[in-house]
Amino acid sequence: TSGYKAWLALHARADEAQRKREAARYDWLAACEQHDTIAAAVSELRNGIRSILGQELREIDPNRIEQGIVIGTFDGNERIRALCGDASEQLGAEGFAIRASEGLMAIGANTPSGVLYGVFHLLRLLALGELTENLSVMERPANGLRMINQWDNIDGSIERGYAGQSIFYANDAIAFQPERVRDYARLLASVGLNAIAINNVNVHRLESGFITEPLLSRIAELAAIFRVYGIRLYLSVNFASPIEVGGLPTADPLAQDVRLWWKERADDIYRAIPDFGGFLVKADSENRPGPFTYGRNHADGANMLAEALAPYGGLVIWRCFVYDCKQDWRDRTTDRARAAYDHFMPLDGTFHPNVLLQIKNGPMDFQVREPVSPLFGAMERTNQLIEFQITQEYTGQQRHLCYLVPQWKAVLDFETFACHEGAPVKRIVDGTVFGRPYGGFAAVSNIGCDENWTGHPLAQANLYGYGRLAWNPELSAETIAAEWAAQAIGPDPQAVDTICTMLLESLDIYESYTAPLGVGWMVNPEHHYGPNVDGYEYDKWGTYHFADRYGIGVDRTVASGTGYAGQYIGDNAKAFESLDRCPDELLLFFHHVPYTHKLQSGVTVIQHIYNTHFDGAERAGELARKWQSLRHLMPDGLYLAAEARLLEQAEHAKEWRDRINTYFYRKSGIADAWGRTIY
Ligand code: BDP
Repeated sequence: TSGYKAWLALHARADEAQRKREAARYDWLAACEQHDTIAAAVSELRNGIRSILGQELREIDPNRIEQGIVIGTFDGNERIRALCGDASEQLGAEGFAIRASEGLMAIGANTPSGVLYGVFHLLRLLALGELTENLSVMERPANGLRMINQWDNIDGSIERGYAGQSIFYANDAIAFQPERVRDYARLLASVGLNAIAINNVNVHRLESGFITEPLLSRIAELAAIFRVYGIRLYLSVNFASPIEVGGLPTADPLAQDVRLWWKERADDIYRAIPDFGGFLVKADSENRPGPFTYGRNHADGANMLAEALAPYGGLVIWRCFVYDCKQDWRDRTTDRARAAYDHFMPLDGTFHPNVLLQIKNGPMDFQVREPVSPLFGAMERTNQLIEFQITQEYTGQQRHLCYLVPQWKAVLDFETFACHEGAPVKRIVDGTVFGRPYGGFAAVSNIGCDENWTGHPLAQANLYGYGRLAWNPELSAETIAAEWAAQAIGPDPQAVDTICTMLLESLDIYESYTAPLGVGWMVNPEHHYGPNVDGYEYDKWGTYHFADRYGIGVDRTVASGTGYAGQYIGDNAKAFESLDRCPDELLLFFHHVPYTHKLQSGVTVIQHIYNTHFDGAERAGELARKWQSLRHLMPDGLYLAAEARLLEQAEHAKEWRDRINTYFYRKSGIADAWGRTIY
């Protein structure tokens, strides 16, 4: 009832007749392979069937089973090969086939991880009441890399974490409860995630030591837990490690002793963790060291690490979140939105084959609304990973409800015009458009040691949805919301319906009462919670709205602004450049306009600000009331945890409304057309 089990709650079947029918069907289980991941799959199945159907599975030899469930790999289980081996070629390394006929349900895959994904798929269908007698399913993930980034620090804090302390570290030590880490691995694997970078991209002194003993052995213990669930462990590394850990005088990527030092570290790491995933690197950004110090570029830096990892099949994931955070707005070239493209586009084609660039979905920093990063589609000869932020840094910090899946879907479906046949972002990052060997998704986790993992119980839907989308970006936001609600909260249709409505409205509501029309920010500096219209306006961080008594917005056109709009391809560049064609929701990201400018919707900018803020605050109040209508269907723990947050959101939304409306009323001197009170 606390929400700890999240979407693996596996609620007992309420309908007794149905339960009996199903229990009669699934009573035997056959799995013959000795493999930790297969054993984990078996244990998930047992646990799931027990929990949903109240039935203990009995084990039997695969060659003798006639009714029940048989699972395994095509190589390791003859019966599986006979029942669905023909699917093998289409499944790749991680896909699975499920075939049911004449009372026998077979789950087959090429690898144990595939089997585990198949088992979780089956349990999802069972939990949703969608497991039919003549099932035939084949799935394989759209993306090779489906990764989670923990921003956890060894002192136990989590950068931008809103659900308590780290489950991996405490008091400057690697400290974890194996059970808790295992349960996290189960949650991640159940939605198909297969990689985790276990420490913050801002690597401080102590975490720099993760790649050497004594800490490396402890990291290896974590890797072993994740390995069982098909998840590879990665480490964020400090570019200056050769100096800070190795005692060398330099970290110059072209220096021979530095290159050798990294190779030796790779040797050590792979001795301790044979399936180590690789390094995640934030360099030359927000005061982190990097190749610039030595007059080298990002390719020099990434390729040096890539060379060290290549003999072991390791990857270097190099972040493109690079900009000068000490540079005020000087001229058109210092627009922060331009920075990633300006830095990385000229390097296209120069990265080693085992380097991936990790690019935030937008050019700024996880705002509620941003255009898509123009690097997607532009770099044809470079592997790319898209980076999302599940943790709600700028979207209410898990105190406000903000279901992010619709935002991610819009990004993934964005047409880049990178080729004639159509090149939406999702086809770029999965590697298909340019035939890239590596690609996929990464996202900053939203979990901590809170009992329900995410603080706000409904924020679990974001982690769930991220995994589901990484596996299959074609799933709709509605389907994902409904799946999550039915599995996590329970299958009651009224609850599922109401929660889905709440989730699906929440992003629009949050956007309505915060920064308008794509302009972003307007939050308190540093912690980034709550309204502060000019919080960053006269600051060095490069995030401005340029509001004065005449108008607002950032001119990023080629004609008169920073030229950022010109980083897009073809019609995207034209549309963003044009005041008439620029989508309303991004208008102030691309254009500086008078308050009286008429949007395509027909209302003026100032009236739009008033309307959305009154409306958003109102609807935030309704969210809380919708939740309260479910009181009788909810266990206390879960209900109260969410209610408290929804009530806080409702109050806080009013504060946002009043601050923003008042600010713009005073700046513009234009009253609300409907005469509503603005303080
Ligand atoms: C920003 C966060 C900061 C992170 C940075 C990053 O405010 O804490 O270190 O992104 O992604 O959103 O590196």
